[in-house]
Amino acid sequence: MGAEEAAHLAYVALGANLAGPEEQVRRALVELDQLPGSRLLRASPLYLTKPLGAADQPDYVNAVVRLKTRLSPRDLLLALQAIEQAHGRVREEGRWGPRPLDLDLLLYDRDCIEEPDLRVPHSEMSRRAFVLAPLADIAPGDFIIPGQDRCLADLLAACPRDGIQRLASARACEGAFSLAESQPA
Ligand code: ROI
Repeated sequence: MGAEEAAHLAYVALGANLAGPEEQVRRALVELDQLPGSRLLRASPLYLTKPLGAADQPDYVNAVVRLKTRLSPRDLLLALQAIEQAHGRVREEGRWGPRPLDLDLLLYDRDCIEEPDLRVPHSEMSRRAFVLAPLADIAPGDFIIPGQDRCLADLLAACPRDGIQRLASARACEGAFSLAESQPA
């Protein structure tokens, strides 16, 4: 990591439902850890989730990670998009369609960013169990998402959780590389 820029904490959601989704997510974890000026601090277990949106698409594999990064939000977004493209993502797939890999910037420190193509906190995250459940695995239950009046545990309790389950092999991703944080959040 370069010394000149301060380090920031970012949370990124991963989702995949094409072309070997579990492998797509595991590879992306390594690639996130290798981003310039960045280190993967924690990775949630992997979840198998029913699709939100068009029902005639495969189930998703979802996870959330905490990343230490010296990249700006904009540079991090561009880096996430480059990883998606390297996984064969075509943006024209449509907003609710299947994809080999989706990387969403959920949170960046406690910043609130409102730009047409960059919204932090991610605008849908507080209503999606497939984001909140893995986030709750790696963030404290009393964690407050900026702009929300309820803590993470309460948001998750209010979300329907049917259709999401932890993968039996969920923890195996941590064998792929050493996470910088091994203690619970
Ligand atoms: N549904 C699930 N279960 N998981 C996702 O990551 C996901 N991503 C999407 C849409 C199409 C909204 N549905 C999803 O972009």
